[in-house]
Amino acid sequence: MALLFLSTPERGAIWRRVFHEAGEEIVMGEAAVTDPAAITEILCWVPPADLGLYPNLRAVISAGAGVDQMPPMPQGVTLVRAEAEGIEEMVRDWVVMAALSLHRDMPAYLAQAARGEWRTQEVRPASSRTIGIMGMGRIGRLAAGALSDLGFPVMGWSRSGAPVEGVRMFGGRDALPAFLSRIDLLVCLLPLTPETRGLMGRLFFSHMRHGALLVQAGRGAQLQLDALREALDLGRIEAAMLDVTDPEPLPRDHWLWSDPRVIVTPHVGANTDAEAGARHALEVVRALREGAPIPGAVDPERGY
Ligand code: NDP
Ligand code: OXD
Repeated sequence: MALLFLSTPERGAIWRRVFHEAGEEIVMGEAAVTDPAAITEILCWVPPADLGLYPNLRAVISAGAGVDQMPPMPQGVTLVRAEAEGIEEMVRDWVVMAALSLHRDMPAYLAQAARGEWRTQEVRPASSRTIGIMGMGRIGRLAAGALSDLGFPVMGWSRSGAPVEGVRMFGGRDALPAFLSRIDLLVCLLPLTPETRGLMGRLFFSHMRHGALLVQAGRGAQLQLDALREALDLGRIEAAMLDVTDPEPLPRDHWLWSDPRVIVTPHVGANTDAEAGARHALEVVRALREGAPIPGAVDPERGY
């Protein structure tokens, strides 16, 4: 029984050490596989095209928290998202940075700085700007807590609308217009699924308050860029900060790079720490062996 490691050599050196110290088998790269029947787990961002080569495969572990890049799993193979310690806190920090940057007019100041222009924008208290978070899972809840602590009123939208302390929750597609019409700054922390692909489009933006702000840390394909551009031009969206785009990497000459109303970062909300990722994978290996619940197992029906 061994885990097949398919990622960078730098991360591989750390994973090999963690697995050896734990007395677990790890195979570094497909070229090193001598017995495909011995492979029981695979760590990768995208798996090999033919998973059927590994007859005893039980789990595919994503190198990241998102799993939308993964193909459907064969019968009997569990898809597992990275639950490495620290990922959620890193994304929370990026979201707080982005929300504060928009709340305190950074796009306008960056544009002014490029022109050497000294001009103040109106300073609003946090309490006057309601933040709405789409996706109130592991990361959304952390972000909600941090933004509430900064004084922002926070509302949340999720599939179930399950209660979250201190947050007014909205659940399901029917409640989306009511949620969007009540917020001044939208944070997207949704997984990419067939239901969330293309979610933020023209109709979606039409439900939002004029001059709203947008923070996108979920997945690029949730946001229709033509609709965003139109919403920016209409003033419906005043400014946006995006960590994820479609495509990634964003081409050099893409309009998002040069639009002064938009700040783009290159998918850096989180970077899975190699040691923490390896420790999570060890927990997965042991849970599989013991028949215990698998930490980070993705629900195949929901897709997250
Ligand atoms: P979770 O699985 O813990 O939570 C997902 C949340 O989204 C849940 O609240 C869920 O609702 C909600 N949701 C899912 N589908 C829908 C839908 N169709 N309509 C409404 N709500 C929906 O995920 P995490 O918080 O851990 O991560 C969220 C996403 O963040 C990841 O999937 C990934 O895309 C992105 N991410 C981005 C990173 C970056 O670097 N920018 C890094 C890590 C993650 P319910 O509570 O009802 O189940
Ligand atoms: C992601 C990650 O899923 O970076 O975006 O973990």
